Amino acid sequence: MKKALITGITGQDGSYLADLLLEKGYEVTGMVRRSSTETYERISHIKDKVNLIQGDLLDELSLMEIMEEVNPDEIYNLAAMSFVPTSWSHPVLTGEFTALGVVRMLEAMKRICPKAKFYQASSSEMFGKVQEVPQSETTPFYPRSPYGVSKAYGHYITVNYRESYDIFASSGILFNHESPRRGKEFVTRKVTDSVARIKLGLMDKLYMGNIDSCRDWGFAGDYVEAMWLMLQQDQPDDFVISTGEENSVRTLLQVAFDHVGLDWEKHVEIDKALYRPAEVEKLLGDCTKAKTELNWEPKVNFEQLTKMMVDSDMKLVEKEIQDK
Ligand code: NDP
Ligand code: GDR
Repeated sequence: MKKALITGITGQDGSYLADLLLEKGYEVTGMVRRSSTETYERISHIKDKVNLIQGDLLDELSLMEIMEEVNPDEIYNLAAMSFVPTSWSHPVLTGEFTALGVVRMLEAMKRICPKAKFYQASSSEMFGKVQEVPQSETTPFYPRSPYGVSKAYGHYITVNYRESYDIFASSGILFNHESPRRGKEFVTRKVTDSVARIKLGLMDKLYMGNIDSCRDWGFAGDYVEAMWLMLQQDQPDDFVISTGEENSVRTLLQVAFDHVGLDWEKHVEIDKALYRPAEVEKLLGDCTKAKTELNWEPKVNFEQLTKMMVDSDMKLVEKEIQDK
């Protein structure tokens, strides 16, 4: 039985990855940080099938102890401060989690279990002010937020440990991926949750930031499969994971509201306070390398994804109303 260690198991991707690895017969251990209230909602359905162990990206000793205890074959480093706007209000903490957290993980692995395979959750935010369209593994980075800068550090330190110490460390440069388990502060879920609330009469107005920005949105369930595939290769490498389809936030609003028979323009207002100090205007990925070398392909497109999320939020909000 292969053993996997997932940091960030309580997040969107960690929960889908745990589902996938359990299905594949892995023994799954998730690292969770201590807090006064548990944040296990996304893994409540598998809580008795995974081992949870306390640790924190800020505490190197806790990482080393976990690696000693688990002795994993595969390590998926998904934990991070992942919300871009917060990275401007907490730039130092973002660097500690999202940048230095990666080297703490790599160093612990190098010392305790150097034969394990390591996956780093890199991001299309590293492309930022894009230097070419579409973006591939060879596109230069130009990050536009403390989060993007931190992810660029995490990416390069992963490459550097691979080249310096001959360890198996791969980096997945994932474009935005969403699901019914997405946090409600991210734009897709904010929109689909609000559409359900407006449709069911719980709210009327939705305040949005820059609706002209464009993203290459895919489904998280498809993307965790790419993470796993990267660690099944003979050699470590970097891969862009994307759909190759670009849509604006405006189109997202249109598809989501249309799906429940509402006119988005009657409900959406722009709030300039939600604009970012520096915006990533457009992202579009070229995942040819993943298609050819990993034999990976996205299965869910943007429209299916948006409708899946609206349908899920309609059910959740209906239940919320019934339970009141
Ligand atoms: P989430 O924000 O949903 O999850 C983040 C996870 O990190 C949570 O489990 C959180 O735990 C954990 N975490 C945060 N800080 C620490 C810490 N100091 N120590 C231990 N755990 C910590 O993110 P996603 O699942 O969406 O993303 C997973 C990873 O992929 C992140 O690194 C993200 O930056 C990256 N990424 C995401 C993309 C996306 O579109 N979703 C695209 C590209 C990259 P807790 O529950 O305690 O808060
Ligand atoms: P992003 O995701 O910053 O791309 O990072 P987010 O969903 O927050 O924003 C996408 C785009 O939508 C615009 N936008 C709004 N965004 C939010 N959150 N709320 C709004 O009201 C709103 N209005 C417009 C934003 O300006 C932006 O252009 C996500 C995270 O998951 C990162 O961790 C990950 O690395 C990248 O995707 C790839």
